[in-house]
Amino acid sequence: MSNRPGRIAPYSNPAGGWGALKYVALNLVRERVNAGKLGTLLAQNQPDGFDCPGCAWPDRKHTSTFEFCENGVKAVAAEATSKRVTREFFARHTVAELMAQSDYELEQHGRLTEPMAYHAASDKYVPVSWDDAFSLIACELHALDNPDQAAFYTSGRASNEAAFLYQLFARMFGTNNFPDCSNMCHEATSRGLPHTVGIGKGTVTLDDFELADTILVFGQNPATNHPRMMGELRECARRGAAIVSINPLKERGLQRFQDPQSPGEMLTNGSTRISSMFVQPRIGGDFALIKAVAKRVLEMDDDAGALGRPRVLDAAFIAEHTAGFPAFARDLRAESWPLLLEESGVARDEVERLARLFAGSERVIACWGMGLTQHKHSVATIQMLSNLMMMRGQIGKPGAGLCPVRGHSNVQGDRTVGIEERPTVAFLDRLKHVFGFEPPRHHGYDVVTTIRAMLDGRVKVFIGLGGNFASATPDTPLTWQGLRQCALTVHVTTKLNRSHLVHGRAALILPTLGRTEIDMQNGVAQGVTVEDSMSMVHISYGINPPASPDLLSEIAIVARMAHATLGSHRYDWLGKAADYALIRDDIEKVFDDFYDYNARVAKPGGFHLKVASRERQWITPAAKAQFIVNAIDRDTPIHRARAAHGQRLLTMMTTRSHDQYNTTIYGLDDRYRGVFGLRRVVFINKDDLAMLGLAAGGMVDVVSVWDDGVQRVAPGFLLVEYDIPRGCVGAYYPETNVLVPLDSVADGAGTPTSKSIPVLLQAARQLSIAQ
Ligand SMILES: Nc1nc2c(c(=O)[nH]1)N[C@H]1C(S)=C(S)[C@@H](COP(=O)(O)OP(=O)(O)OC[C@H]3O[C@@H](n4cnc5c(=O)[nH]c(N)nc54)[C@H](O)[C@@H]3O)O[C@H]1N2
Ligand SMILES: Nc1nc2c(c(=O)[nH]1)N[C@H]1C(S)=C(S)[C@@H](COP(=O)(O)OP(=O)(O)OC[C@H]3O[C@@H](n4cnc5c(=O)[nH]c(N)nc54)[C@H](O)[C@@H]3O)O[C@H]1N2
Ligand SMILES: [Mo]
Repeated sequence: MSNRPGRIAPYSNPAGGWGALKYVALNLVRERVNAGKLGTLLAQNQPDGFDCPGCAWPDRKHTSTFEFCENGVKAVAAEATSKRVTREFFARHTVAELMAQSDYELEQHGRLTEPMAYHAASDKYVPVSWDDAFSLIACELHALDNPDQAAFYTSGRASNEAAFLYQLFARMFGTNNFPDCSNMCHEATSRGLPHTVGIGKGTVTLDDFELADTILVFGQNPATNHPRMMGELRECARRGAAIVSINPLKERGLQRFQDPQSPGEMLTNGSTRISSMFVQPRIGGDFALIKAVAKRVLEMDDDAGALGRPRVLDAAFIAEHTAGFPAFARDLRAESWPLLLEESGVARDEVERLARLFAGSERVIACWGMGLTQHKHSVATIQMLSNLMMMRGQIGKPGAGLCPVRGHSNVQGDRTVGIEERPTVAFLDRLKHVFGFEPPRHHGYDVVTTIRAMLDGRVKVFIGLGGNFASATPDTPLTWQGLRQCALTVHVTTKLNRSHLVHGRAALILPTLGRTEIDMQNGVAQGVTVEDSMSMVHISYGINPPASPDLLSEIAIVARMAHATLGSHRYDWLGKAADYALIRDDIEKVFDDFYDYNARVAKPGGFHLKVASRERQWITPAAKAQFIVNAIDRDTPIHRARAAHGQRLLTMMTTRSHDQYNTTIYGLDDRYRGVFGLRRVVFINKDDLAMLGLAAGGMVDVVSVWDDGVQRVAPGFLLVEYDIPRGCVGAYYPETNVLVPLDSVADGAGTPTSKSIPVLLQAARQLSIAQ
């Protein structure tokens, strides 16, 4: 906990630059990173080093020189910390005592060092041998009435090899229950895009950024969450490309950026203007905004036709590559302008500017992050964006395309190799053919349905390969009740977190190697492979000694868990875990696109996995890119709540501060947004403050509005006046997850709607700043 009082002070410097370097140094001190490990930072994203565990943004430098970013350093320092959680630590603290600590405090204790099992009589974790831990898992799994009573969660840091073994284990055991962090993240992308362009992945690579003349950045805060993207945006801005930020907030990093890698900019304290245009839709207004731009582009094309000018639409692309355009165009023409403007919260002349820029650009890249994916109508929004891009043939040509920017460094790869609760028949057939077993055919649970199933007693064993399920998920009290009803909860993990403390009747903490650490098997250093946001697959070798001699790799843990549960007559779990190249051979047998996997990944920079849509091959039923018609949904929980509460009803987004990695809280500052030393803040428009009779600096409780009779309150937040559209407020996650109703999910994706929570603010009962 911070002993500094909280402070609100707008940040006027550019993002990056000296501010970032200062924080890098502070982090290394805080984590007490040994001088010998400083070399770790230099090995990040090097050809023979490790893949940065920070984010999924790709890296040119996998082939050459040094590149790192402030938040990558934080992620690495958090893993390379010299602080340790030992058996003595657990002997000193009951679980109840640890529960009283904040996420920030839990993170500060350092790396876990040996396997621990929960001991109910003392309410403490006690040491357990690896063998006993695996026997306990096998025993609890065998005690289930059916395999679907187990859920196998994955967080997106797991390597391809670990994830592949994990899904094989769970499917041989008999279930497709694969909740994963992606269900809370880019699920709407993965579900929405296949219907339009045939595959749920982005179509661009870094090289396309060199050619694009316009880059649209929807709902993303790259200076914090993908800082290496800033280098790319800076280059684009400097060569004159237009960058448009579409975001209710004018994020600092999208205004000005000082590149820590540029000696010139650093020495002169200069910076580069990033965005040439800011569009500030209301929260959740992107669907209407994109549809409005599409409608305008269509009108421009009509005008051009009438005047005998060149077409605005790419008629050749539409004719050759797409289906469904006539119905789409009919729907656009019939759409009401007042409705589009009202729902988007964007003025007509702004729509006009954006439409003109889009229509006048030869090569457009559309990027998006959580600002588009965590709403009720996220799937429709992403499909509308795809429609818009297709109107001008902006998919599958150099310098243009779709660019969903993923979060966890291997979240895309995990899905590619089979972490999927709704597997295709073709994939299951292949598993059957290659490994000679009948995989379960019925679909499994995602994150939200797993929580429901725990609450109903349908899931009794929860195993987490990384992550922090208890904090990352919605409706915190319900989720915790579900976890606590489990017979067994198991976490494969590097650091202590809330999920270890909100446990089942039996519980295990299984500490594992991080990606920065040397992974020796049979005397040979092993590499693991990951796929970045642009489908580049590369190999990663740790360079630090393990944090403790008692750690096992994730792969070893999964293999030994599988061996203890299923034996090795069908699959040689332990043999494969002794040489990861053998696992890659098996991945290659299942997925054709991984041909020559070991050879291709050994080359500097790795290889690009084929993305058919990038090559204008459309894996859809019609073998065409499909225009999809979607109407504006005016019957959302937000609309209904507003009808009941009028203007007092606000839409809340929950985002990341600059000092956190999802549920891992490194520090208490969000310096680009001017918040220092505290996290319980609500960003609000000054007119809304006045309307509500509240003042900046006052304290409120946040109450969410839902129709199930459950009271959801997050108490004690400081009001911060901010440039955010009226009717919208912002706060940080995970503190606000108590406000997200479990039933509030994206249509067609099941993603918790953590960027659009209907809330009311009430003067706080408690008047001090709580951490
Ligand atoms: N340092 C650091 N790096 C990270 C992470 C981290 O926590 N810390 N997390 C990783 C993960 S898993 C992920 S998924 C990514 C997340 O990276 P981002 O996608 O950047 O995630 P957020 O911070 O949640 O929010 C993104 C932006 O969405 C905007 N927004 C909110 N609602 C709307 C809306 O309705 N419309 C529009 N257009 N914008 C909106 C917010 O103002 C904010 O700027 O980052 C990854 N990288
Ligand atoms: N309200 C709200 N909720 C959200 C979001 C939001 O924007 N708003 N964002 C959602 C998103 S995008 C995501 S991706 C999820 C994140 O959900 P998760 O992926 O479950 O959460 P993380 O906080 O990334 O997990 C951190 C933990 O992972 C473990 N860990 C770290 N490195 C390793 C490793 O190398 N191996 C293993 N085995 N374990 C490791 C550590 O114990 C650490 O405590 O949260 C989601 N929840
Ligand atoms: Mo994410």
